[in-house]
Amino acid sequence: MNRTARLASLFALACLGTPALADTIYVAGPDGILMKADANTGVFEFAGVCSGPVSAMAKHQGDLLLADSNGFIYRIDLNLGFPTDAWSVPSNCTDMVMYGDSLYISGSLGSVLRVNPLTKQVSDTYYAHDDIRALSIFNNTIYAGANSTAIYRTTVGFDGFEMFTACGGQPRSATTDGTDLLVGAQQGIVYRFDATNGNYTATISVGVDCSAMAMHDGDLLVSDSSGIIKRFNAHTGALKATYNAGFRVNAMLVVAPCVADFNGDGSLNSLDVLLFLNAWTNKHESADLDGNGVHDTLDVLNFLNLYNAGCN
Ligand SMILES: [Ca+2]
Ligand SMILES: [Ca+2]
Repeated sequence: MNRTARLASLFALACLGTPALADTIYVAGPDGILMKADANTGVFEFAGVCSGPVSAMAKHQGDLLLADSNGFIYRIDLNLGFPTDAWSVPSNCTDMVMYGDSLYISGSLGSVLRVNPLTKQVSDTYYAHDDIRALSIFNNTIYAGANSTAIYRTTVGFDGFEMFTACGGQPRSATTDGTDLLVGAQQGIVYRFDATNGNYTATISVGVDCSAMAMHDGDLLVSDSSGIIKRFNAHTGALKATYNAGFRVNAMLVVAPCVADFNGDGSLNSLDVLLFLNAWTNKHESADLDGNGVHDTLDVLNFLNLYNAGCN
């Protein structure tokens, strides 16, 4: 291809390649189907398939990791929509969280595994000796909610789970707003705990069995195993929207778009920089990264910073 043709094709790609800037909700369940929705509209569509019944979900380097209750982890390429790798871990998988570079997997036999998702090696095992159903990790602390209603915690890197607090219901999912621990109970209530002392700071009656939870834009998304997903104001507990995934949901994850992957093909390379600069030169709204209506050098600097930071 000569230079003119190459430039022409880049321009054509730039016109076609409007980046998907909305956050995406992914859900999966016992039939192994992966569905996705624009997080602002909640209209679900098919996103992929995995061969096992999905019980938990996490994201690693542009791929989704889906876990099943038999202890298999599937790596799903989001562009292809099917697994590119699968391996087993020595536990069933009731919940799964990425924290730093490690994947943490809880099991009903009482352990939390720390796994390197690249080498697939288990580097640590944390024993709570209870049927763990829900996991959340923040501020270097692992919180594990058990079916017994006990919630345990330990420091990352230290096998020393201790009783943290008692939940009013049986934990099925957990998340955090960065400050508090939120635990969803099968009985239809989300409990908000002070992450320091374990005291309740709020309870939200959600009317669904909390099969999975996620935060989005300060809102709490709570799913029911029937497929209903409700969006609440995480502080007031006000219901803001209801979505329907159309099938049983066991796992849910909100994924932010990678702005630096400008053509959205899942890989970062010089084409993304060229396409961004082209869109910026042509004052396309996709290149006004701070959305202030002006295409200036700040937008370029922002893009290059995002590009250098990479996509996780
Ligand atoms: Ca790209
Ligand atoms: Ca701008």
